[in-house]
Amino acid sequence: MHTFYNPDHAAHSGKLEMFRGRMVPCHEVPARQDHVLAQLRAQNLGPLQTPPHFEEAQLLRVHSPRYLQFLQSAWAQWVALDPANAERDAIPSVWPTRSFRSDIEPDNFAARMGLYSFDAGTPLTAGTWQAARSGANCALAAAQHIVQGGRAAFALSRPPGHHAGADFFGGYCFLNNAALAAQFLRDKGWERVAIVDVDYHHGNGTQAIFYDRADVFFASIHGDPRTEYPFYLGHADERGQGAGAGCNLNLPLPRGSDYARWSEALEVALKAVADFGAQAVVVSLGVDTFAGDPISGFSLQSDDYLRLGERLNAIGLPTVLVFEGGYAVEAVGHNVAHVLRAFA
Ligand code: OKP
Ligand code: ZN
Repeated sequence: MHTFYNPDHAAHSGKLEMFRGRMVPCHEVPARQDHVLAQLRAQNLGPLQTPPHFEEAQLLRVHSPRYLQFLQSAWAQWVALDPANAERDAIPSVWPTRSFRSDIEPDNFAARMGLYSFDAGTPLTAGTWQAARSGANCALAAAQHIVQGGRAAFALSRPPGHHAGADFFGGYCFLNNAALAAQFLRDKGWERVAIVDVDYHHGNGTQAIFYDRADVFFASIHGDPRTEYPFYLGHADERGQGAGAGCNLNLPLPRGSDYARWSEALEVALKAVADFGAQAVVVSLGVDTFAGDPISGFSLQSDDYLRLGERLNAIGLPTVLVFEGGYAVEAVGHNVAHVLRAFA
């Protein structure tokens, strides 16, 4: 498996996230990617490369101009408010919920943070833009690799992406790497692309980006949003709208689900992908479905990731795998390596 890893990922290293009324250390840490890279090297799982630079135009295929403008200038604006801010991350604290306007971009920095986000668990740091931008390059490079005839490629992107929408960040995500890869494939001529999101959390950003489109199918297996983050999207009755009706498939499962139950949902998702007639697949590969994950509720075992890799390979389509969640930091390396090893 050809892997594109993010050389700049450690530039994004949030300090604290809001949890039950206090600030706790971030779960989404640089060591996550370091452990994956170490395992890919140790197990000789194929060529490892840093990605080339892709034009901003490629990001604009998925994200709004004003959101990208905000993201890349946010840190400088944060520090301009108070030089002492250089020592602390920027975290939103006010949001426009129902009945508020989102068409007017406020001048106030905190207000703009809230306009472009949905939680207080996603600190924006000095290196967030640099890291997210290079992470997006990884996803685009992996997509380009299969456009050029490769069977599969892995984007070891960090920070993750699937919670980020066209114009918002949250859930540790800033740029939607999987959506960027899928859109790249569309732009290069693949008519029908499927995204299979196997992260523990529903990929609300990816779903929203493609919800009214018939050319990109989105299937997701995740913790039931009635109890699990991101809570406000990911129910089974969300099937797509307009031209995209029928092109969205959510398979929520209860906390505690094991591989026996989880893999039944996987079969349903893959059947739908086949029925859709996908010509390429993008996998949002989170391994926070692992039993040992500190913030998630499924109980997959390390060997189950071998089954997952085999099953994804058996689809037989050109495949881009994009790293998403997984917070049992050391196990993340082994579990991702299992998927890639079994795929290859
Ligand atoms: C990102 B990805 C409540 C905890 C919320 C957010 C989880 C984001 C997961 N304070 N944590 O899907 O792995
Ligand atoms: Zn997750």
